[in-house]
Parts: sequence; C-alpha cells; structure tokens
Amino acid sequence: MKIDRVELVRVALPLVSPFRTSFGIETTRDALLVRVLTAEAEGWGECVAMTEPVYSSEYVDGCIDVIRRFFLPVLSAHDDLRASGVAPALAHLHGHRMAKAALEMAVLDAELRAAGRSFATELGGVRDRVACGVSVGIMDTIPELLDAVDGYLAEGYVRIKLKIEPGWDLAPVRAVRERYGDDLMLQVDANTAYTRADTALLGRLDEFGLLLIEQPLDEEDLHGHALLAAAVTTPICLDESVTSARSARDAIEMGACSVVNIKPGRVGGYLEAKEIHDVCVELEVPVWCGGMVETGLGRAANVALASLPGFTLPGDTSSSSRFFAQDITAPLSVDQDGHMTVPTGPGLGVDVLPDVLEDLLVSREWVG
Ligand code: SMG
Ligand code: MG
Repeated sequence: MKIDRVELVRVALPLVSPFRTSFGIETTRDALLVRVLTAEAEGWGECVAMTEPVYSSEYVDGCIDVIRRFFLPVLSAHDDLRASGVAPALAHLHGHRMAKAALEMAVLDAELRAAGRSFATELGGVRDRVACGVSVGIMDTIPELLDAVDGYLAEGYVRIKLKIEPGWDLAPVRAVRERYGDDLMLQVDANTAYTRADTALLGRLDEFGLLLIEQPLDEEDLHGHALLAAAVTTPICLDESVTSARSARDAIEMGACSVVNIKPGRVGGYLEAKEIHDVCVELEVPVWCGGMVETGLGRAANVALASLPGFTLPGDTSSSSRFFAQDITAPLSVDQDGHMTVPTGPGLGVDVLPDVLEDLLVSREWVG
C-alpha cells in the first residue's frame, strides 16, 4: 500500500464520572485519532497518550508533533508499506511508542479492510468472546467505592481492579473483600505510587488473596520490583515498565514480575503486543489486556488482542459506557455474564460515526 493522505483528528469525550488514579483526575478523554487514506482502503488508529505526560512521557501534543514532523515523512516515502513495515521503518527514530502505535494501527486497519480480514484473525485470536474486568478509580469514601463496585458487578464484570495509592490501599481492598467474599477476582493498580520503602505495607495486601499488584514502583525500578516480588506472596504485574518484547522478557527473567499487562499503545503497536504475548506464553507468564480509556476504535482492537490464547486473565476491556455516554463508534458492551464479543468484520470491525465525531471534534488537520 501507499499512504495517500493522513488526517490527525483530535476529539474530546467527556467521562461519565471523574476517573481518579494515583497520578491525577481525568474528566475528559482527549483522544488523538489517525486516519490513513490509501488507494485500497481507509484505516483508523488511536493514540493512547494523554493530554499531559503523567502516565508515561508521551502526551498528545508531542505525539502530533513527532508524527507530523518525523514519522509521516518516512512512511509516506514508502511505495509499498505494510503494517509489519511500520516499526522497522521508524526504528531509527527513538521512543514515542504511543505515536508509532497509532500509525501502525491505522495502516494495519487499512491493510486488513482491503484484505477483508479482522484484527483478531490477523493477530491469532482463538476466542470469539473475552472475559472482561473493570478498573475502578480512587474515591473519596469507602461507601462511594462500594456503590461503584456494586454497579459494575451488576453489569456483569468478572474482575474488579482497584486503583490504589498511599492512604487508599488496605482499607478499600479490605472493604471490597469483606463485602463480596474471597471468590471475587480482585486486583490493584498503583501506577508507580510506591517505593521500595513500602515493601512491608504492600506485603499486608497478601492476606487479601489478590490476583496481582500492578506496577507498584517506578517504571525504571525493575530491580525494586524483583526485590518486592521476593518479599510478598501476591504476584507482581508490570504495566508502565514493559515497553517491548525485550523488556518483557528481561523483567520476567529477572523476577520483576510474574504477570504482564499488555497495552498495545504503550509498546509501539498491536504487532509488538503480539510479540510480548508470545514471549509470555513461552515463559508461562499469564497476560491480560490493559486499557487506556480508549474510544471504540482502540477498544475493538484490544478485544481482538485479548482473544489470543495467552490472555488467560480478564482485561481492562470494559464497555464504552464505563467511560463514555457517547462513544465515537457504535458502543462496545459487556454481556450480562461479563464477556465481550470479538469483532469479526474487516479491520477493526467498527466504524467511526461521522456525526458524533463532528460533535466531539477539537481539531482535524491533514498532515500528509
Ligand atoms: O481503559 O479501562 C480502561 C482504563 C484502565 O486503569 C486503567 N488504565 O494504568 O492501567 C492503567 C490505567 C492507565 C490509564 S489511567 C487514565
Ligand atoms: Mg496500570
């Protein structure tokens, strides 16, 4: 394929309720979409960067700049570009994985739409439905948290993830365990909010039988995670620290984690995400699909990825309605039994609703 034109589309999706994590409170999803036009088909990608560099070093304005200034000129010069060629073509340009992932996703979508193949088929999916969990933000009070969890369980979610931070960890976990019992699949995510000095505190979570503790320490502190993993019984899962198949292998081999959260955006795209999956299957480490408050585009692709065989834990693959009153695609929804159907149509298998896009539009520009 040859890229004819690329449009960067920025939309603002109001969240149904504020989403608080250890790094901040989000009330709107500032989403950057990449639309690639080729002679054969149009493809859409979604960039998971946030407005500010608070989850990782990337941020939306930076992604727009690096795409426009450096990545597109390289890709547009290729007369026969395939999705598998995007990462190699950009490999000499360091970092910026979220920006690269968005471009690769759009090229892959165009390629698969042209070929009439779905993301799930292309990536190697083996399930037509995936089990879904939900990520629950930090709340002001325990009753407020329990109300939220009540609601999500009533919707069918099979696993609850509580966002934690110092001062909001043992008490919410204890309260949820007491209310719903030991059978509830429960895990926590600290988004790097703790340090090695918190080992004893994090060890007190052991009594609650959590599935995992996600990214308790700094993203660069792999050794610290290995020390922590040796000191506590709850499995340690890495999110922010895992940026490639190589870093996943290293983290696992040094004992820094025994579970991996795979987010395509964080690692440079769905093809690298599949590589990480393959490494984890080889090393017998369970994986699950993370979420970055994606629109229906990223959500559809994540569900496709989660249909691969190594995804043995429920993902943060919640319904569009978990975050948005109005998604930019037809809403993706979890069934009453907590599963989501994997899209089967060509490419992402979902389409942007032009009128909604127009309503939520912040800016759109042709960049190549
Ligand atoms: O999309 O369901 C979702 C969000 C899941 O908690 C979630 N994501 O660190 O795993 C994580 C966070 C990062 C995004 S917070 C705005
Ligand atoms: Mg996380």
